[in-house]
Amino acid sequence: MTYCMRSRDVTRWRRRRDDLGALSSWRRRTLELLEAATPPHPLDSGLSATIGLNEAYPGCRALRSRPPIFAVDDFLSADECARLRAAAEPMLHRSATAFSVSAIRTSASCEPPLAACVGLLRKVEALLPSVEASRCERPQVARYVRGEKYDEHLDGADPATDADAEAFFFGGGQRVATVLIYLNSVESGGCTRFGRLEPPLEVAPRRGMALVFFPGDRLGRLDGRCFHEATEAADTKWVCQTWVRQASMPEAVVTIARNLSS
Ligand SMILES: O=C(O)CCC(=O)C(=O)O
Repeated sequence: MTYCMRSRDVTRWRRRRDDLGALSSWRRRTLELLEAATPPHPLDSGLSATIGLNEAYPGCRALRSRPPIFAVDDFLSADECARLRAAAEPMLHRSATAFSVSAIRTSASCEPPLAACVGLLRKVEALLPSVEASRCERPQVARYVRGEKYDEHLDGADPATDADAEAFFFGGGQRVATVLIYLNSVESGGCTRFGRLEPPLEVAPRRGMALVFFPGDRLGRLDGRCFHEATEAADTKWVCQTWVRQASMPEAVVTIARNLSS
């Protein structure tokens, strides 16, 4: 399995999948038109449908061009990191992969209250200008203590191999961007490692830094170069993940839009 999803999302999907059949083909057509109208990303002309990133965003630097992988230094302040950790800590439970707990992902995680994520979502919108917050999944926070890790995976779902891909796509489609923010710095261990790149890319957690990459393109095609893992933690490590989908998620539009305007 390459992704994680909450069981209440699956229930919701089963209830509404028939209603949304027509909508999905319409959405696919819209994405195809968008793709045809959009010039290639200057950093990666081979993958023309990657969503755009504002490279003028303060602290933004390219780590790789093929595939495009960016770091944004001080994306969150020390205070913002501390607040997210504090909001998440009482809610942590064993992280899941797809629909169950799995040995490949041994951290603890949760979805902190949306009120704690509003500033973060605004920054994601500024960094990825084509993305409205309604396309963002609810941010998650994960904590790894010594020895915990997340084995190699892609953040999206592959309909050819993942039995639950259709459920995963419900409402928003493929994951097209990952914004992974380190909520603390560590002395050693706990890197994010893209082991299929030549040479492999290993990113060490630095407080406030965001790592941005594109597991799928806007048409939902997965980018196998973006397989990555969280190597075993030595020191306790905290991250916050925000995943961007191809399209707005009907339920999220309401909750997130309300929170952003308050
Ligand atoms: O913690 C990390 O370094 C990576 C996390 C990750 O890959 C994920 O949550 O999908």
